[in-house]
Amino acid sequence: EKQRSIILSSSSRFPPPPGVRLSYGTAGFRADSLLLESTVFRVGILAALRSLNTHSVIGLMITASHNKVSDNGIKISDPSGGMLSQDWEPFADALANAPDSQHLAQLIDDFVKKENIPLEEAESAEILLGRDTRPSGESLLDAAKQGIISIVGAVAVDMGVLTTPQLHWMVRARNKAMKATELDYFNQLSSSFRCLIDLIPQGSAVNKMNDNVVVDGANGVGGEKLEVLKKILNGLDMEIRNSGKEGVLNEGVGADYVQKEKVAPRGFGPADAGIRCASLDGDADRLVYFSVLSNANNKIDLVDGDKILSLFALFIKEQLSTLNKNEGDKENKCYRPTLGVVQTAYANGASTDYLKQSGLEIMFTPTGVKYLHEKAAEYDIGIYFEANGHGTILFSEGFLHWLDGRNSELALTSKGSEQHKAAMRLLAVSKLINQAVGDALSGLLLVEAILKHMGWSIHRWNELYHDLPSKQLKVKVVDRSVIVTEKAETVVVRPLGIQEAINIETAKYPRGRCFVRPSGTEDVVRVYAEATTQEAADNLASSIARLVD
Ligand code: 16G
Ligand code: ZN
Repeated sequence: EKQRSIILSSSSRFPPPPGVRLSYGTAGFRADSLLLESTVFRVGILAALRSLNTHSVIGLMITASHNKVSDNGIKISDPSGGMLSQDWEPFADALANAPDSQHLAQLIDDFVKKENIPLEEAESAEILLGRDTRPSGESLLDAAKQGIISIVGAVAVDMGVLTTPQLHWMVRARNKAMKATELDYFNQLSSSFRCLIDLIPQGSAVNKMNDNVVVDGANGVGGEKLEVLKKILNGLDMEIRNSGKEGVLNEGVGADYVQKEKVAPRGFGPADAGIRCASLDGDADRLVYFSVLSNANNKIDLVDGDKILSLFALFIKEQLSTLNKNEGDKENKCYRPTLGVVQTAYANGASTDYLKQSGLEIMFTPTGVKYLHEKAAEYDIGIYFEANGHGTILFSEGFLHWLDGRNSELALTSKGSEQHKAAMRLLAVSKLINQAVGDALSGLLLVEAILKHMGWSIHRWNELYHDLPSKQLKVKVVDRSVIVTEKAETVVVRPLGIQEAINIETAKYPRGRCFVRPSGTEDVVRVYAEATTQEAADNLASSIARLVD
């Protein structure tokens, strides 16, 4: 019919590059930007179908995050603002790899029938498009639009250059019928931040600490947006470097570089020793802190995602216990929300020990936001972070509803009491932190607010616990899929025998811990090792790398 012939003709303008196979991994499709036009076009089609299927607004983000500037990628935001539902990933793979227009049209036809997608309602399909600052973004955006409108009636809305979390936030807000423009996003962040600052207890050591934060914007969209946010923000002294005007995106800058290399990014040096510094990644969904050491070649103290998680968890726990103080006898007022933290095997063992000692419940999932997010959503308050700096805090609807009510009640009965303040702080956190995905901008503001609340310097924060020395290696293999893991990637179940060998080797090291897993984004197997000294961690990692090679 008509729809089929439109897909046939439009897709023939976007032929797939021969011999390239892509898969919708943890980060969507990602490749050299020159290879991506047909894929992005096809993901446009998929997004329109997803929108029809869910009767909701869907997001399409064009970014390759921390990867090099010549790469690009495309990722879908589901109606909730989260990642694309995993049961659609095989369809995404099939679409991207269909050899020609005929196969493509057939695939779509079959899928529409199988999923009962109401093509006749296509005017209700709406897709929000965002892209980062990569030069290839504009032409890929056009390919995405062409894909979307080849489902006749579907509407593509270009939201311009955005951070990944901004687009996810907008999609979530739209589907909740809330205000969803970029200005709404900035206003929500700045007002909830201001609220937390206004609630800082008198006498906090605020004035004694160095109040200035210096942020590395990775020469990407995050730095740009932070400049905008800074203008409407009240109560934060912030300097932004690498905001994209001079340097190259992600080149010697950004959260991934800082976390992996453990050195200061470009534009930072010994003169910054002792100052609180932060680094965003190329699409601003990761955040790490660091402080430059005074003596040696750009070495830093890294304050990674695990420590951000620890700071958030401490603060939330403190507010919850204040809120529930003296309420033991009035059961109906004392809602005990479930609080859980979610980590991956990459979390430093010292962080896990610390969180356990602090009485927190900890769960582990495989690497990848979709797994962490899903697990965190099982709690009233679920906090998740990857060591690389991606994470957020999720609040259940039920808890927020209760908290809202409790807050109004306290405003009447004991306005200004410690309990009332705790309730207001928790509400402010739920508005400041991005409930859709990890967001470096909102994460940064929450870290800054909590440090001011505690009266802590970055040094005091970093002293919460001491990271165990660790080492990461990657091993190029012919086929990384032969390695199969279980138990949140901590145990290799195939090939047989490998795990036993890893156990024997690891047992030789005090506090040794080691795991291997196939990467979800690169054609390699990754090795992680941890031990009490750097030398031991290095040795353990290399001997395990030899086992998988
Ligand atoms: C992707 C994931 C990130 C994960 C990384 C691991 C999302 C949005 N991003 O960037 O969470 O840490 O992959 O990469 O899920 P790897 O599998 O190559 O080690
Ligand atoms: Zn990113």
